[in-house]
Amino acid sequence: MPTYAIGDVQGCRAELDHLLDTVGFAPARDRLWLVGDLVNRGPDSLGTLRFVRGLGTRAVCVLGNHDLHLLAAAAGIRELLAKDTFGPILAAPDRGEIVEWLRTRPLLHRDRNLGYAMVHAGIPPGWTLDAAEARAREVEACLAGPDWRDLLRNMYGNKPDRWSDTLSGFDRMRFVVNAFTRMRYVQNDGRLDLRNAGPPGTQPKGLVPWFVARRPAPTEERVLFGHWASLPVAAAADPAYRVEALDTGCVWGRQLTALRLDDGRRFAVSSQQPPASEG
Ligand SMILES: [Mn+2]
Repeated sequence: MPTYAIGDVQGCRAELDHLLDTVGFAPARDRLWLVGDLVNRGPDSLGTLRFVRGLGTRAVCVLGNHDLHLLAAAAGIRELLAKDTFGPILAAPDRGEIVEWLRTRPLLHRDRNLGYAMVHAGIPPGWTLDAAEARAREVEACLAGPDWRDLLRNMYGNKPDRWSDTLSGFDRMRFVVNAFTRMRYVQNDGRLDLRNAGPPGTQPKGLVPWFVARRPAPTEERVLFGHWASLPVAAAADPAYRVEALDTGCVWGRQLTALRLDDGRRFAVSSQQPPASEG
């Protein structure tokens, strides 16, 4: 029963099909993990969501920033931007079911037997996986509950950028959401940087990738993440980091990647999207 973890699909449904064909994915037997950002920028966000939702419990998907943006648009809290491509979801007859499904997805998934955890962007320095899981569950409970629109209304913003156990309410949840779905770099003092998106080497002084700043316990699961299309896979490959970077920029004309968790083998297919500037 192989489990495949897939990088950011962002509406690249054809490439997802091709990748699953390439690895010989058998829905009756195998499992899929997806690092989030199923939607937006690419050509078929609706088809991607319908396919993954249709897999039921055979697929696990954590929420990414674009998935949360779709939820905010569906709730009438955010307007679609010109570059947003998930309009067809909002007009779909199954929009209601899709939104209910999406808002009940986790921010963090763990499987101790497989030895992997998964988040969209990363785990902030100083958080054990146990602490990260507890904080994810707080936000997931709110998003799945009756006040989910209030959470989305209060989700946007870059502050607070420093974690404290005493944070509460929407400030606390905003930090947790930003860390799990938007973070790439952190400051030397552990504060989140949510502005710089380039590859390591291009960032301002004092910023380090979150997985370099974090000191994972060697007994913890390895962390799968996406979100950082400009990050070379090799930049996160030091075994001491205990991470696997899976966003290989499919929607930007590069590749869609799968990692078979059972043996660590990587697979990739070429994008059918035109090369594009990222954003
Ligand atoms: Mn993302």
